[in-house]
Amino acid sequence: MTSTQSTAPQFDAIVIGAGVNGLYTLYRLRELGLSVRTLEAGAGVGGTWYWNRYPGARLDSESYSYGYFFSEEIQQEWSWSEEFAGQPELERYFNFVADRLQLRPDIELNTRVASAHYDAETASWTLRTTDGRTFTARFVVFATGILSRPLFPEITGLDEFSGAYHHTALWPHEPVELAGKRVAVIGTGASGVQLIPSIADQVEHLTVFQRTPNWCAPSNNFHFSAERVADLKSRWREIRDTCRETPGGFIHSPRDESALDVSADERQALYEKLWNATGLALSHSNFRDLLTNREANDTVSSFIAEKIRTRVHNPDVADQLIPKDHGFAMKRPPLETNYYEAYNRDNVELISLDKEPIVRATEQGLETTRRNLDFDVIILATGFHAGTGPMLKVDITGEDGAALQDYWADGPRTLLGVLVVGFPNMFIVSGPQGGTAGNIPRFGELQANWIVECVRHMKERGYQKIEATPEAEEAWVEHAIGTVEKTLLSQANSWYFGSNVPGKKRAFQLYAGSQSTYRSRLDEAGREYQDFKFTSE
Ligand code: N01
Repeated sequence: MTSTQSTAPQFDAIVIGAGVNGLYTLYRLRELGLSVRTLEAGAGVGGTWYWNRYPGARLDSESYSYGYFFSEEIQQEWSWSEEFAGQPELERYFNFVADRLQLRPDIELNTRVASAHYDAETASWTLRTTDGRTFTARFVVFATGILSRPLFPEITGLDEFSGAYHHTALWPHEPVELAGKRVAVIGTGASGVQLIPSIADQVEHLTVFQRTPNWCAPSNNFHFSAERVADLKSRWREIRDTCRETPGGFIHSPRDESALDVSADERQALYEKLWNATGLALSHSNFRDLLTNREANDTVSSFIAEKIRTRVHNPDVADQLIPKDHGFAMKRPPLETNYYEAYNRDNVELISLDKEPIVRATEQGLETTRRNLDFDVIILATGFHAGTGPMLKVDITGEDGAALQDYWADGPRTLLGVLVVGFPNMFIVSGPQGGTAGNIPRFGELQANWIVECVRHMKERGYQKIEATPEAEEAWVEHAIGTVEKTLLSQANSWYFGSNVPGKKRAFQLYAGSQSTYRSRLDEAGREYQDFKFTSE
């Protein structure tokens, strides 16, 4: 690759993405005295919570465990209104934080990065945007997340459909009129499960196309009283410390005992309790072997199957909603509010795609192998090209012009989820192999802190370039894969492995080790920096 500049780069660092982790990274790098620019594709901040504005979009971790923990002021000035905040409240939160920390002057909105090329001569990065602008920086930090590249189903003729179609992750800003309309929803993952009950009572008719049923857990969301808000504010340090100690960074942690060590009555009592608790309790406060022993997992899966049969009146529909190919939490379980009850409505129909596949879209709607169905609106709740997807949408080349696309062809390869061999000075926060199976802000915070300390280390010593060593990267890849191999997650087809993307090679996209293991690995790597090569000018 030829040198693209002869002068010093414009910025010390460019952060790509103004979502939960991008905003924090910008704040911390700026604190270090660096000149930083954040480039954000959206017209506003908030990342996931800017884009996913579909009806019903909300958190699945408790609001007060998701917000920023680094600032007492933010903790005290912001008041959550619900156990699981909805998208509008989260978008307001990130706008509040951007203002409170005066981040906006350093954020360039409506700026989508198309390419990022490392220039070996200057040890810096040149970024080009889709509208033809160029930015240069010593460091680039990809804070593009793991669930930001929407996946569209391959349905012939969709563009000929005369109604409107929307992907949940690209939901329009202007209101989408659904009242009195005939609506199709394709996909029953977390997005579909939130959307379906939110619109079922507004639309004239709702047809849900399901490829694979999911095990869902009740969110048991509730609005906060003034007393609860005050109590949460007074206990925020205690909540922060709890989230620091749990394996996934949530407020929930697993029990010490096996599901098979207790009587059937004791198990049933615990499952009832967790079923009535909030959020991820059913998956994350369950027996320790929920995700390591299929027999243990079967006990909770059978419990949920019974709940579905109780809640869904039509036994045939209930049966279609009960997963047969995987056990509970072997995929990320959607949290639901009245999801199963939606199928008791006369205006809601469930179509299982294995029995009745979609053949094509028509001008009026969708043609299945059995019939033509007319719709006004088609909603694609079909998920994401997750993990490596967002970064691979950008044309990234490193040392010697090697493409990340090629380097990651068989799956992600990183060191600690923060650096990649052959791509010097390119950091990642909240990307593949970096703790993203847990509570995303909690792991993102660890990564951003690590990156900032690493840059400080370089600054103090006059280093211009950091590279991960191949041996250390290989060891991390093995470790990251090892964290999932011994779990039941590896027996399911999910976006965790890229199984939802046609042609994507099956490879674990995340890191399934505990937060404490991850933190100690980061700490260890940052102590002597023995796994990295630094170069001065
Ligand atoms: O995506 P998904 P999602 N034809 O991939 C189906 C987070 N999240 O957006 O299961 C027909 O889970 C696909 O079928 P199958 C959370 O981490 C969090 O719902 O692949 N159907 C599936 O039913 C979550 O896990 C919240 O067989 C097709 C659905 O579409 C992650 O994002 C809310 C299809 C996609 O489900 C992804 O969730 C929402 C096709 N061609 C999301 N392609 C919170 O609560 C795909 N499907 C915070």
